[in-house]
Amino acid sequence: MPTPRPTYDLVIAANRLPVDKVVGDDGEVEWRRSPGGLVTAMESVMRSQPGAWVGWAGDAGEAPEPFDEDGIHLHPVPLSAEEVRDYYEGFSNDTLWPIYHDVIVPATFHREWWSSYQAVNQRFAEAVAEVAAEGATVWVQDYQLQLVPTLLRKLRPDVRIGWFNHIPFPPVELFAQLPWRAQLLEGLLGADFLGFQRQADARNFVRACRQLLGAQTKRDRVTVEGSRRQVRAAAIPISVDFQGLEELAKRPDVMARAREIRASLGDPEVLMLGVDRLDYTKGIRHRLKAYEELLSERRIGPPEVTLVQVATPSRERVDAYRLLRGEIEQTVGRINGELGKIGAPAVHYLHHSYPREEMAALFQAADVMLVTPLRDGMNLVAKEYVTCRHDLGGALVLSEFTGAWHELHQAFACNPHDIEGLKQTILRAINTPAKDKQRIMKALRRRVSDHDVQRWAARYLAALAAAPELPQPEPRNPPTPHAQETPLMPAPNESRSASSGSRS
Ligand code: GDG
Repeated sequence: MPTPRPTYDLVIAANRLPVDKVVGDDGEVEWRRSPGGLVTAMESVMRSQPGAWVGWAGDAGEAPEPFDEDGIHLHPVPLSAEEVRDYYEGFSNDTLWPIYHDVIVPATFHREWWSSYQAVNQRFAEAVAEVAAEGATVWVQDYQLQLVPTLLRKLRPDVRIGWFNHIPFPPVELFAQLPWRAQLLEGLLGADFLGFQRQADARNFVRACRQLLGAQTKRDRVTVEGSRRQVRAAAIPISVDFQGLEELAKRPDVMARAREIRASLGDPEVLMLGVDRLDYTKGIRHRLKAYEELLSERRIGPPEVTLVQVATPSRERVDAYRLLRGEIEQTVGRINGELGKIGAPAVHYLHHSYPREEMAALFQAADVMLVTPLRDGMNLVAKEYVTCRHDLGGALVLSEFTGAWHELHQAFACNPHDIEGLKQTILRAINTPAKDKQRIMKALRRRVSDHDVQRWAARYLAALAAAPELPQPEPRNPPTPHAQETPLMPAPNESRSASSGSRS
């Protein structure tokens, strides 16, 4: 008789497994832990209870057999090359991503992409159902897996299901563009608890349920299954591993590297830094425009002031990303051609990914950190920068359109669409006296150290555990199930009757 597969009390489902495949010179395959914050947060949680992680291993085709790595059971989900194209690059990154980020670029809709998204979500739900123990807690991550909660509930009504959205949840006016809007909401409503980065995101979700599904809502709750179950949607903002990252930034070799970076740039008076995935949401174009104008107006200039822009390669097979790369590289070329000097370029542009140590050194080397997204769920770079500034040096310019801004109010706030305002903010970040900047940095660091990623995970799991027990008794006159889609924006009195008091 085959031995039954082990099952786990805590299961994470995310598009990617928390490991990267490394093939050695001898062809030997090794898995290396990817350094993201989510992994660190889960390590702290999984220390007390053994857990499993369900996700794609990163290569199209057959998936490797499940394996254990550093105390976590990894359960790979296979994706074919067509699914990588349709579910991942297509529906996730070219349909949902633009809609969820204010349609900065137009979204693309293809029915085949949607079919692929459904099929992959079903596969994830089945994989989770296989590894989850009786009554387990399942934590689904992000916009790629929005159908998993309901699909999983059908397979395993005994498990407790949470979902966390790492990106914004759009206002109903934008979300309503999606031809599959009702199915996506219904997919999520299979969860017991839905976590968002900002309160506004949670409110957008509740409002979408009310207006697009005709669901009953009250404050942060949506009633489903004819009043039998309530789903709570609330903000629990993600963070960074403050202690781990600060320790790294305090290492003598990392601090020496920070000095070396400055020296290799000619020890400028002001070193400005941008670190982003090369994504149109990050506001890199707006940042470069403000910087270029400051240079052409001779308010700042190399070699005294210089900018290092790290643009990590991202989604290179999606058209909008290819176009963006061309545009950014052309702009950097123009700025350097027109405004740089021999031995002192105005922009040091790096289209690479770096080890964590190098990132920590760059953060320490930078006098002004430019975080200027047009829309960003959180933006961990902002939190990582202040974590690394144990010397209380540096200044953070932070867009109001990031989730981070809602926690880091003391930063030099900017609206990246307002180029004139952005220029003024950059100059203020440069010219504010060091003593004031230290005071600001101290406050920012306090916020991040008090609200680190371990606390985020603990808060999330506590909220999930506290979600209302199910099922509640059947009401005598159950209202019509929400599956029927109601038109967008019902007349005001209709909308009032559909909701019970919740306003956003
Ligand atoms: C999504 C949401 C939300 C970047 N380049 C390198 C590198 N990075 C690291 C950064 C940071 C992470 O990648 C990027 O995180 P962000 O939060 O800035 O942005 P997204 O990738 O868009 O993440 C976002 C996040 O999910 C978490 O919920 O905050 O809003 O869009 O940690 O440091 N790390 C290394 N080398 C690089 O070259 N080692």
